[in-house]
Amino acid sequence: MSKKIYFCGSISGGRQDVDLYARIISQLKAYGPVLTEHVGNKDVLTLEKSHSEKEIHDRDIAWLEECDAVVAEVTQPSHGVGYEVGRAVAMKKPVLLLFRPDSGKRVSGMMKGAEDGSNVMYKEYVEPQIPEILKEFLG
Ligand code: 6IA
Repeated sequence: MSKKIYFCGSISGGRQDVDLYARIISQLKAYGPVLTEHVGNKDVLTLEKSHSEKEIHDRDIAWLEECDAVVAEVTQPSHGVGYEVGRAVAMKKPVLLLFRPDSGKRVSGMMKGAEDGSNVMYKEYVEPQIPEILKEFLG
């Protein structure tokens, strides 16, 4: 069954993982439309520049309401991603949190600690594991 997927990744928090986001998004598309494909686009700031912050926020929250599942790459800390994850958890959406320990970063306790054995799944991973993790979460 096709699922509408909301992908979260850092924008203002830092774009160093944008190529990885694009690779994750391309795998997610096998499961259904990705509402936030622009998060994996290097030119997102140019693409979105005609929208105000309020328009972006309200559109993204509407997509979050509409989606069937949320996948967040949380390695690069981002206020927007943390906010989206919090809203998605409150909406009781299925949420997958992805963190790369080999980044040398420390994950927020609020991401790791959000795992609840039902709606929220937290995974520490290296990139070759993505297909099996997505299959477990979305398949
Ligand atoms: O705080 P961050 O910018 O790192 O938050 C990134 C997350 O918030 C992503 O998962 C997006 O879904 C959402 N987001 C943040 N900014 C934008 C944006 N334009 N366009 C679309 N989604 C966004 C940023 C332009 C802004 C500087 C006016």
